[in-house]
Amino acid sequence: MTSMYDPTPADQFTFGLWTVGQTGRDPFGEATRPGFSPVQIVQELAKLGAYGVNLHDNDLVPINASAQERDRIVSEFRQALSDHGLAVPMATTNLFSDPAFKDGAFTSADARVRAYALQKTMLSMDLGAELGAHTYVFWGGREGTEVDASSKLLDSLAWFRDSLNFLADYSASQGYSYRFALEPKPNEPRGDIFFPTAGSMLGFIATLEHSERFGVNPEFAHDTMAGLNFTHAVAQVIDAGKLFHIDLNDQKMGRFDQDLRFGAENYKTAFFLVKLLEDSGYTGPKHFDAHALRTEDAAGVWAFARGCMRTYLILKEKARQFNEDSEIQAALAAYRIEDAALSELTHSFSAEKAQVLKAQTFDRAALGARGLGLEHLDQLTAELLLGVR
Ligand code: GCO
Ligand code: MN
Ligand code: MN
Repeated sequence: MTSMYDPTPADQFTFGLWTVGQTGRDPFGEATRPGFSPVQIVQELAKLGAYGVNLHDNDLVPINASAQERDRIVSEFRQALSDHGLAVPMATTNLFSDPAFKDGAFTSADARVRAYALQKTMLSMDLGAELGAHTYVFWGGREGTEVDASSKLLDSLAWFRDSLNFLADYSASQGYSYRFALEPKPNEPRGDIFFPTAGSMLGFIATLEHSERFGVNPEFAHDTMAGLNFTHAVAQVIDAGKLFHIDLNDQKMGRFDQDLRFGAENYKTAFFLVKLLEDSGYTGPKHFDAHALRTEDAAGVWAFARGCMRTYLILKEKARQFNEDSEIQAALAAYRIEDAALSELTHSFSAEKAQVLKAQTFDRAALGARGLGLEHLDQLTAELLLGVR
């Protein structure tokens, strides 16, 4: 029996090969499950109603594969994608696992590492394009420091900028359709990662040669780890016209990077995030960059994947109810006060309007005394989410 919360490809849900393929290994312990081959992942995700699968170069092709092996693996994978109707909307490069990248890739103080990172990324962009990807993500996992005595902060920013400018030109020279999505994270695995927040990415993007090709790939867990409000970060990215991709998962605040199932922890933030995405008309893929708990076997991995998608769809339905609930809408209408004359005065400057505004009298005491009804509004929201409205 299908329900309205069963995903279909039209919902544009995606998972990374590295997410459902994760074997439960963590810094303290070995794998607890065998994982799946890329072809098995394609089969299973298609059965669950996902739209696509994303990958790092080495999720599919081992770093030391021969050219022949590469071609065989890629053609087998392409066959599975076409057999099961799954897309590869996003590709990215693993610039963090190999020891060569231990002190950064594009921001390494070693020019040879920076050159190798560019070479590896171009090859990975070729692979992504071959698989039909239109979004290319840059997550600078190792781009950071523990030792600022290394004295490379300003140089690192310049090296990173040069690399992205180079790769945007490479993409254009190959005729690829890529838009680039930069993914901020404050720390882990480095002590400090460069560009820790969505806002810092936005500032940096403005300095790139082809800034129109670059946007942000914000991730729920990354802002939450740092105690920030992820929904606010996403709103700023949308406002800048830069939401090119999004990584959904969950996380307890202030902990290590947990990559929990979407909605596993912060129902309310997840709700406002889904509402923001849906109300804003975001039409890109919704990518779950999360993995099943280490306690799980194969069945638990697919329960995890299904859960991410169902929770999103349940919250999407709740957002629709919120927008149609007359009591909630009345509370919102009472909260917001519009004044056409004042808005006309304040929405853009003229010397004359400034004079009129300076002469205006405001009842400061009344403004301060007004109750905003936010307790009532928030309780209505809580009751909606808890299923009693
Ligand atoms: C992390 C990151 C990564 C990236 C991935 C795709 O915390 O490890 O979120 O999962 O998203 O490398 O770029
Ligand atoms: Mn992450
Ligand atoms: Mn991510």
